[in-house]
Amino acid sequence: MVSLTIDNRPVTVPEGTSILDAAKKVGIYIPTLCFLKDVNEIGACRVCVVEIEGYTKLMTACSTTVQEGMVVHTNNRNVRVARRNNVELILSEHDSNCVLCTRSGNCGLQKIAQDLNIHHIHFEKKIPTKVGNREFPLIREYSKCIKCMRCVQFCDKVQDSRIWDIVNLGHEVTVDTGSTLRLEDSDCALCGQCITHCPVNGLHERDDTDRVYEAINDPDIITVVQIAPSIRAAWGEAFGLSPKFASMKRLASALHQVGFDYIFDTDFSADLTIMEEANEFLERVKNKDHEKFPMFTSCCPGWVRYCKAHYPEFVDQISTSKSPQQMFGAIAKTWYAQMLNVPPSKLCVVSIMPCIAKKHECAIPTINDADAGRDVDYALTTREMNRMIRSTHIDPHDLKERKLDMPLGLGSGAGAIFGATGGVMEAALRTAYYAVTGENPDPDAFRDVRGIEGWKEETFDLNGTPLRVAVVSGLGNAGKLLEALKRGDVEYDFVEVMACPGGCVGGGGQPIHDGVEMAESRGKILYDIDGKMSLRFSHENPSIIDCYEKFLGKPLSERSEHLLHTDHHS
Ligand code: HC1
Ligand code: SF4
Repeated sequence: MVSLTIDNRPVTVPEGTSILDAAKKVGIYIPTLCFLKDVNEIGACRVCVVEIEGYTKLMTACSTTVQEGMVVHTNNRNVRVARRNNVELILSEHDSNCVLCTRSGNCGLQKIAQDLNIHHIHFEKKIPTKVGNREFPLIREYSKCIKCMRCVQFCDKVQDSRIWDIVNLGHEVTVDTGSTLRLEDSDCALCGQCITHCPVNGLHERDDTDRVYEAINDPDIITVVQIAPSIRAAWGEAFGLSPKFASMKRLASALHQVGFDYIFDTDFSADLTIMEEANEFLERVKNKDHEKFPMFTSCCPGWVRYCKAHYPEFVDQISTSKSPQQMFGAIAKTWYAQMLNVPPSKLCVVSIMPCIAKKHECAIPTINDADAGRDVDYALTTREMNRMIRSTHIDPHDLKERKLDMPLGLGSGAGAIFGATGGVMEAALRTAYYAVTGENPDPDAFRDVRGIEGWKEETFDLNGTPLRVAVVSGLGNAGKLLEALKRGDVEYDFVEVMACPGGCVGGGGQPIHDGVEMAESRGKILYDIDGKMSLRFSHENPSIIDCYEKFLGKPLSERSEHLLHTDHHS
C-alpha cells in the first residue's frame, strides 16, 4: 500500500493506483475530459492536471501513479490557471456553436468550460474547415474534434478495427481514418461506439429526421414505425424517466403524437427471425456432413460488415436469415400492405434502432425485396427519435399509455431479450428445443448465456445431443473468437455475435452518458420484461402463428426464403 496526502487529506491506496482514483477514494473530484477508464488514460487533454510538491511541472492525475509520501494539490491557483489555459486552447480549435449542436447539454467540453467559468478565450481561433461526408451514416465533424483520442483507442482496443488515427503534424494534427481510404470506403463496421464514447460532437449519425417528417406530412403516405427491443430499456433516460414509467405503451403514445400512423414492435419480427433462424440451424445440423460450423447469427449488421471486411472466409457460416429490422419491413410491405389493401409503395417503414449500422443495412440493395421496394425506408437512432419527441413539444412525464397496433405490435419475451448480449441465443434455444422435442423447455433453461462478459460459452443438452454455443459482444471479442476457431482451439455449433459491447442495449445510437457504460443495467431491464411476460416463446406468438398460417406457410418456405433470407456475399 502507498500513503500520500491529497489536498491535506491522508490517503492510503494500493501501489499502481492513479492520483485520479486515489482522490476519488476520499471524495475529491478531479475533472477529466479525455479520460475513459481502462481505454484512454493518456492525459491528452491535460484537464486533470494537479500539482505535486517537489515536481517541476504539473502532472496529469489520470496517468500518474501515486508514490509514497506524495503531497498533491488538486485545485490551487496554479492548477486552476493551467486548467483554464488548457481548456481555452482546446476551445480555440473547436466550433463552439452550442445552439446548433445536438450534444449541447450532454457535452464534456461544454461542462468543463462552464465549470471553469470560461466565457471568452484568449487565443486566436483556428477552426478546421474540413467536412465529413454528410450522406454516410457515420459523420466525422472535424470542427468539433478535440483530439482526445477516445475514438482512436476505443476503435483499436475494444473494437479491434483501427479505423481512426492521429494524422498530420503541428497545427494540422487531427483525427481521421488512419488509412488513405475515405471513411465510407474503409472497413468501418459502423458500430457507432466512437460516437457514444466521444465527449463532444466530433462524431455523430446522419440525421434522417427531416426525411421522416416529409413522409409523415405526406397525406398519400402511411407511416409505419417499428421499435427495436433495446429502445424500451433506454429511451426514457434522456427525459429523466424511470424505466418503469418509460414503458413501450408510453413510447407508442409519444410516437403517435409525433405523427406516425401505426406503431409496431420489432419484437414481433425478432420472433419471426427466431422461427427462421432456429429452423435454418436445425436444417444445417441435418446436413452436417456438408455444412461448416459454427453457424453465426446475422441480426447485427455491424458484425456482418466486420466479418466481410476482416474474416471473409466465415461469411458462408452466417445465417441467411435477415435481421428483425429487415424482416419487419418485408412483412409490413407485403402481408400488412395486403391487410390495408394498399400497394407497398404507399407505406413508409421507419425503424427506431439503437444503431448506426442499421442505417446502412436498410440501404443494402440486395437485402431488399425488389417487388416491394425497400424493406425499411429509414432507420433512426434512439437519439434521433428522442429529438423528434422533443420537437413535438410533448412533456414525456405526462404521457398516457397507448396500445401498440396489431398484428405487428405483438412480441414475446424471447423477442425482447434480443437487445441484450446472449438474448438472441437464448431465444433461439427456447424454440430449437421445442422444434426438436415437441415440448417447451423451462423458459429460463438457457439463462447461463446471460451476462455482460464479452465471451461466454456453454454446452446444452438438446434431446441427447450436446450443443456447444458461444456468445460474444464487442468486435474485439469477435475477432479473438474467430482467431481461436481458425487455430482449432475451440469448436462450437452456434455462435451469437453482437458488435457493441453488451449487445444493442449498448448500441452506438443509444442515449449518451459520458464515460458511463449502460449496457448492463439496460440488459437487466429487458430480462425483467421477459421474466414478467406470459408469452416467452417466439413460436407461441399468436401474430407469428397467424403470419405463417395466412401468408408465409412455414419457416423456410419458398415465400419465407424469398422475403426473409438474404445472401451476405452480395
Ligand atoms: Fe438490435 Fe435486433 S436486437 S439487432 O440489437 O436482432 O439495432 O434492439 O432491433 O434487427 O430484434 C438493433 C436492438 C434490433 C434487429 C432485433
Ligand atoms: Fe447495431 Fe446492435 Fe450490432 Fe451494435 S450490436 S452494431 S447496436 S445491431
